[in-house]
Amino acid sequence: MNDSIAADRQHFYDQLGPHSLAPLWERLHTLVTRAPTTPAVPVLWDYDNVVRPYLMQAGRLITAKEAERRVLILENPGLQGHTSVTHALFAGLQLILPGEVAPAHRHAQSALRFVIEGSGAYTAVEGERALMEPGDFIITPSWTWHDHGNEADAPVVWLDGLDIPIIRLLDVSFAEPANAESQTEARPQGDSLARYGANMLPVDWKPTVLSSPVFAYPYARTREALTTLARNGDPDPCHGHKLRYVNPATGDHAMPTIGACMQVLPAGFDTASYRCTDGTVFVAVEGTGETIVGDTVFRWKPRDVFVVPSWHTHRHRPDGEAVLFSFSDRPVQEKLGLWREARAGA
Ligand code: 1HN
Repeated sequence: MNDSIAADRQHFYDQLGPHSLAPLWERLHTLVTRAPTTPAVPVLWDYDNVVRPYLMQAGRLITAKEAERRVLILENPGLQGHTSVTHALFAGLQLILPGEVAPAHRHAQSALRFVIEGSGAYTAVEGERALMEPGDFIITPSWTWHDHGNEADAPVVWLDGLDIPIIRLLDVSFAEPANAESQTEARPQGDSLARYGANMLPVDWKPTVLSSPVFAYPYARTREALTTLARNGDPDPCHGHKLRYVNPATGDHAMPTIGACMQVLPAGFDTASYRCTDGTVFVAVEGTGETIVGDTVFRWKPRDVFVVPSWHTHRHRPDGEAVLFSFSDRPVQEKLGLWREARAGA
């Protein structure tokens, strides 16, 4: 193409802009790619040495009440200013100090909590409290009332995972504060787990919403299941021993927009290379090791958080036995018929 054609075209494009018009042919190749491209990049947050000291500093500078939620956003460096950890999801670390309350509210956004540090805080969902222990997985589905409090004597920190970017994409955000700071207790602690989480369901009950009626999944139960799995069979070459958190009423993911898993990687295991279309946030729960994402090597230890963006080939190499928690937008991709994976050699 000669310079004069290029100049003519540019002149034409400049005229289109003010009329809210643009030439698709200049953009098509960045939109319809042969494989996923994402602005998100692989990234790791070192909890003990970097995030925790800043979180504790935040604890001295602002109260949970003032902040409403005292959360440090884990913002993907490829998505600066977007409040996103992957293109579709938000992640943050929330600190609640002894005696503090994070006031009750509800919103269209669905959230998961994964407890990182400290015991004895609670999350109340629709009037039922769940005590939070490290490794517990707790959900606050869309439009459910939720508040948090710390009645113990040490700081409690958890990872918040929300579908903020999905709700933003669709312009469907609604939110409201409750008229009291804390919800009054509607059901005793442990009620939902007994009612819906004992491999049984109330005899005439039918699900009316997409999210799980169980909202707290204690780590002790998850770990016990994984320990038994690891003892009884061979690991999957890509995943080790990996279980998915489910809605016991449907077998689907616990929430419609965010899926979560826990996996055990046996000592000395070197997983086969794997990639999938759901950009994933991992938390190291037990053990140390490394994850190779493309040509980036992340060394992790308990409480570190790292991201494997969409369609990035990765493998895990634990030092000894290790446990990883992870969450992603996989349920959305599955519902839309878009989710794909590729295993090494397949
Ligand atoms: C939220 O409501 C919580 O309820 C945590 O603890 C993190 C991040 C963005 C928007 C709402 C919570 C949040 C959030």
